[in-house]
Amino acid sequence: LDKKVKQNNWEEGNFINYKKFSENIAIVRSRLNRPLTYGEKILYSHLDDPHGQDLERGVSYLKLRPDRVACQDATAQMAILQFMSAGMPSVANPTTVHCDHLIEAQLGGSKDLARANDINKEVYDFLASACAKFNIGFWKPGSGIIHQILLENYAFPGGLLIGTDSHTPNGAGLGMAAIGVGGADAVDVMANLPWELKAPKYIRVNLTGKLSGWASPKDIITKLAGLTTVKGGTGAIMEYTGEGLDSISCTGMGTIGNMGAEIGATTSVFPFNERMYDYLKATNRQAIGDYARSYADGLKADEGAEYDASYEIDLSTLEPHINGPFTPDLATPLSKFAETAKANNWPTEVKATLIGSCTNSSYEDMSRAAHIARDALDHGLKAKMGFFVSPGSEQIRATIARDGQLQTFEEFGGSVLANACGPCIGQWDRQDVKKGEKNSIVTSFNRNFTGRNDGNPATHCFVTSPDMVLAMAIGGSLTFNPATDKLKDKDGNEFMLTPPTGIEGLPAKGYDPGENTYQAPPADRESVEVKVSPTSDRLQVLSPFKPWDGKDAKDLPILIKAQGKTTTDHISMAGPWLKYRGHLDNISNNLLIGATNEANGEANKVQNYTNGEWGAVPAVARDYKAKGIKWVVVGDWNYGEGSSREHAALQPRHLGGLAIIVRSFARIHETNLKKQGMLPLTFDEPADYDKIKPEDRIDIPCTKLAPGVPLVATVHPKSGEAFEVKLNHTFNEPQVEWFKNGSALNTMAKATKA
Ligand code: MIC
Ligand code: SF4
Repeated sequence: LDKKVKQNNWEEGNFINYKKFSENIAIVRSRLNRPLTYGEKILYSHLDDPHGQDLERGVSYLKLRPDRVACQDATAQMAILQFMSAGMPSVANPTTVHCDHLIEAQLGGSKDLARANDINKEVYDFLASACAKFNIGFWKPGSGIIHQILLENYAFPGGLLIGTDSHTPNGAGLGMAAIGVGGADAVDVMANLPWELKAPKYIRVNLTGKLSGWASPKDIITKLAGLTTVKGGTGAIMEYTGEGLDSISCTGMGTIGNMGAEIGATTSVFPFNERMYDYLKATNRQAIGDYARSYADGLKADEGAEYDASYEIDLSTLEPHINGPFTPDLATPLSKFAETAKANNWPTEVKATLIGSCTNSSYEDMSRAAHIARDALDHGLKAKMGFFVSPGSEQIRATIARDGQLQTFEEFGGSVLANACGPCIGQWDRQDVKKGEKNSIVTSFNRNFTGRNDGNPATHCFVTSPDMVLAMAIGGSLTFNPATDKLKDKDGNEFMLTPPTGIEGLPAKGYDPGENTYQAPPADRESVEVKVSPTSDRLQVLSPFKPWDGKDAKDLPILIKAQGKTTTDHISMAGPWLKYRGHLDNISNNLLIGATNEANGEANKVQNYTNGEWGAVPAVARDYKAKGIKWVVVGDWNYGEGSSREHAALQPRHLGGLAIIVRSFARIHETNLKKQGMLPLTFDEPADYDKIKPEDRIDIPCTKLAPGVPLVATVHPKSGEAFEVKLNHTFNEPQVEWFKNGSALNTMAKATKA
């Protein structure tokens, strides 16, 4: 194992170290004296202190040393602005930045890219120069979506990666533990601090049988989402096992890991197998494949490893699933979908179909989709509605352009968009349907929260495999089932689509790298200047938050009591607001504008208790701030579900919030809140959520904040007796300091000065 195998083909001096991996595992094994899951092996091999670290699942906080950090452009801006305030000359660990989120889908590939380069010039220049300055690899706009680039270039078996995007677990495709985090977590690793993660639990997903017919890897995760719900994976690593794994390609495993974010999982892991080897070889990394083969026993779970829960999925009987609308866990199998759609009054006509995104844009996905499109074309049929393709990377675009799939899509009536997130995150300038008009769209993406793609809350978005998207594009209706229904060809003859089985998952002629879109850090970094204009409306240098005033908080108003699902899209909307991701004050003008106020059932309309007037959430928050009044938010289950964007935590902090009190949190959001000096608190008794009314006031005994001790808050109703509610939290000793100092960053700055 004592070999020097480079982590990737872009960097010198960063190696994979299975020797250290196995040594650390040996230390931990001698302490725990039990078999380990694969997820445990990856995490424990990356412990800062394998001898001394406490290792209780669901309890201990692990201090870890990830191999790499990755950021996408919409989150990198804040991460880098925070890193800059740490005052270091370069990042301490290998880091890359990827430009993918800020490209709007309007006219198609190259035109949209040119427009994005123009509109976002200031931000791209900032990122490019900061990357050059701090020794970060920079992937320019047009290179592709972060998670595809990571799988194609940087992921490796047994590695630990953190990325400032919730779908970072896509790296699972190559047996990596790839974990989504907020920017402040990334900054820790960039600044050489250990990265902290609550020791996860492990949920096993055992796959038997073999995929066949219309079923594809996506259906494993869409089905699982139905079983677990959107919060079922919270605090856990999903660990896949079983003979079924060999019928899933590396990129298919990537898809499953990717969408594991939708069930709240910390990440997903797959043991190293030959499908990963094949992909490594196809992407010019055979040396990594050989090294992993030589250590294959280490890159899987030990016999008899114990799991906290488990699921079984028989791939042989697995049907395609279609999930939605409005939540990714509303899973319906294909055979029941037509009747379910009718029973629920979902608009059955499909108005737009989209494939690609970080979830489903591999060469295999594109080839299967093109096979179905070709089948239709051979019968004289085309897409019945708008059909959009977002290739995952420049390499995939160039390869499908060379091999013909791209031409097939165009012949089929498709528009090929830029290699970017585009419509997946609201960067879709949709013209065919008016705002408010009820309509259905079918995508191969991962999320379908209200308004996510086109900003229209009446759009019913269904997520499924690219194969099913193609079938619906041809059938034109949610009621079409390609497994049982006949279509009519151009001459009126009946035929059935053939399922895309037996399609080559890797390009026979190898990948075509396409245009070079990578900027390596220069040798002379001294002379590089990183500029932020003081008058910019897109970038703003961060000023440190004020430390805690040392007092208990009395009589705080509830800015909003949010009702129902409150995702990060509700807290800090994307789409048109993405352009302010580097400017805290400007983006704060979208604070919670998507959340539903329990008081009136409306979004973005709350009552200002100081004057009784109703106003927009950000405006009322700013008014409280100006008057020196701190406030809280009350929310429901899985608050902060979805994105890793720390803006959802920075903004309430910036506008004077003190605590977010909910039934439960999504993992990344809870950490983001703590890092920014907020108090994320959960009801000990979930029913207490119902007892609190929007107009009540709350006392929070901040002086009592201590690890393991719930805070007892006093609620003062508008009329009636005050009552107490017990609020839990997960602060450990060092995290309490973040609160006291005003943020984790302030704590870091204090430590550096000392
Ligand atoms: C998403 O899919 O919601 C995003 C946009 O990629 C986010 C990141 C962001 O908000 O910048 C995510 O998944 O973390
Ligand atoms: Fe981009 Fe969508 Fe993937 Fe998020 S889920 S990284 S927006 S493609």
